[in-house]
Amino acid sequence: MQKEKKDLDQIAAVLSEAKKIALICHVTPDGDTVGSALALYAALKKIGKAVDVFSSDPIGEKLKYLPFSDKFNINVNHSAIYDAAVAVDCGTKGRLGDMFGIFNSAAVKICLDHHKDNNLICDYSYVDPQISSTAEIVFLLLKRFPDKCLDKNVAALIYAGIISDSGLFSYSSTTAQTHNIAAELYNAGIDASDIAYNIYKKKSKPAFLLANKVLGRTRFFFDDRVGLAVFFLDDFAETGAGQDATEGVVNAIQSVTSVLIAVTLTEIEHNKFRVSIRSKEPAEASAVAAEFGGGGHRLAAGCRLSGPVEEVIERIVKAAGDFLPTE
Ligand SMILES: [Mn+2]
Repeated sequence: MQKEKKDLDQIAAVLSEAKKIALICHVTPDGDTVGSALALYAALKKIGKAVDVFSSDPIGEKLKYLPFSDKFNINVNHSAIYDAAVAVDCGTKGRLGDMFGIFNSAAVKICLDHHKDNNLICDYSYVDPQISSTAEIVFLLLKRFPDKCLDKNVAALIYAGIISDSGLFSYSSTTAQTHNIAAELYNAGIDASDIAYNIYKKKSKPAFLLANKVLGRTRFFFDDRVGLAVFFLDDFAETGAGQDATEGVVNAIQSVTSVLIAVTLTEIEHNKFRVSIRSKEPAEASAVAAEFGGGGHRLAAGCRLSGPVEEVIERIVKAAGDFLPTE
């Protein structure tokens, strides 16, 4: 614990020294990486830093609700060299996507993360796989900065990150500390229910239609202990929903009482699938994902698979079956 405190002290010191800072989100950015990076952006701007925020992929419609969401730079071809670069919520080189070069060319490389498969090589890193979200780490880091850094916007961004990754404080990674931090964010003046609606609950009509369509085709295996549904390219075309509209559907499958492992396949190109996996204890989503070179958290993980859909389903269902608990 003591060492971890020291790590955050060192990271705060490095960022305080740096003049030009790059913040890098992971590919297909979610609420945690975006909330965390933009919170850091806003806080570091307050103390006079030149800060750029990068992401390989554009941010989804929903996250455009967040303050400073227009600050994202998805252009790889820029030549600035940074005093410090922070990989935010990214555990591996691959998660930095096209932005790895910007990260790697910085004078000091820093990582703030909570993925247990983190293996990113950095000068300073704070990685806590037990913590709810990277946003929670960002809060702990910003406590080392002047009070003015934690204004209402920064608090809102941290709150957005925490609720995204904790499932509105419902996942097992949620702790007393998570709630204590939330209380401090309330005190900073956030409108928590507005953030929860806009970041977590609301769905566009196309996203709603897409979810219903896909959930209606959910298939169950192994005595209903594994549930799986597929988003086909045609589903996106027919409903008009974007790829980010898949969010939450795997959790809906997981909410079925008997289901221990829930899986969604999202066809990103013909016969190429992004796989999202959620599990309930003692089943380990990350173990299933690791079978196919993926990773993530113990109960929420992902990987990629290619091939004809029925073959892909067979492979992932078999792997899920292998990791079901044996009574
Ligand atoms: Mn995260």
